[in-house]
Amino acid sequence: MSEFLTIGEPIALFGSKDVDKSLKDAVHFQKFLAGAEVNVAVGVSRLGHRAEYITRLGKDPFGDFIIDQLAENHIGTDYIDETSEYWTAFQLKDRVSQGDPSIFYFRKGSAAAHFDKKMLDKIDFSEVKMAHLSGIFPAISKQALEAFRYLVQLLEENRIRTTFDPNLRPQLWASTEEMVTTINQLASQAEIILPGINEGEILMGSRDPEAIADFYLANGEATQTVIVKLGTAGAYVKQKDGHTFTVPGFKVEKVVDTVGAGDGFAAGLVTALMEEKPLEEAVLRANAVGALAVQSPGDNDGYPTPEQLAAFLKKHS
Ligand code: KDG
Repeated sequence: MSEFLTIGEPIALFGSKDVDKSLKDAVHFQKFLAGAEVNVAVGVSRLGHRAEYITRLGKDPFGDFIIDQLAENHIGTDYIDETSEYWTAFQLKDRVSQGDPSIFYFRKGSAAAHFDKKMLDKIDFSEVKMAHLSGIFPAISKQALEAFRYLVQLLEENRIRTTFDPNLRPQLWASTEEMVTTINQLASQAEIILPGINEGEILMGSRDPEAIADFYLANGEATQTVIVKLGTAGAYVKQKDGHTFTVPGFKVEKVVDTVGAGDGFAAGLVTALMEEKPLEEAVLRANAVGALAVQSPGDNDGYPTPEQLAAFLKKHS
């Protein structure tokens, strides 16, 4: 039985090892487990909590690879089914010496996009403390959006605390307008919202962290806390009672790959909250996991164990 739940589309990621070569020209690739929500499950599990991941996989080599990776990371698979009808998604990512890499997906019509919401009726919520949701899964198909809404209803009925990361992926939506309206509606049902500052600008039209937080605090009754991710500057927090604070980010010597930092942030945050740490400490841990994440090539291979996290925090205190 798990303390933590998430739903998403897992992806076999081929990360280029050829720095500053386009995906067309790169020839050396390394295979990793990816997908925003599964990244969070990896981070949560690595920090010592029982995580369960909900999805649908194809019966194909990528699906088998993902099952192995979940087992290696001690992530529960009770709510995963497999189908021979559709494929598991995969993606290519280039390696850049500066900035964010580019990503090319092969995911349309995937097995996860055909997720059957009946699976959600099997969930045992009795020991679940928190669930993490992101704006990616509801973007991959109408069926996934419907399942997502049903899961939100079940989480509400079972009074499970939820975090929501907008994780904007414009290429998955029919239009920017549809993306903004749907994401803001889904965000209104979460207790804790984790927008990045660039996402805030797209979703509500401002780069001011306080304005972004005020927008989401007024957007939904359920929302108690907004944590705006500021990249290397850390995170700005505002709570419903008006309490605000900023937790500065950590200096990173060498950035290898920025993808997965936001998911690491969420994993750091939810594990600390499940351990009933104060919010300030939870956000500090979130920043630390995000900083560790950018120092390795895969999305989640840099996420720490409790010992690695303690060593990092000691070194940077
Ligand atoms: O947050 C990391 C994700 O971007 C990556 O793993 C792939 O889930 C993914 C997506 O849809 O972008």
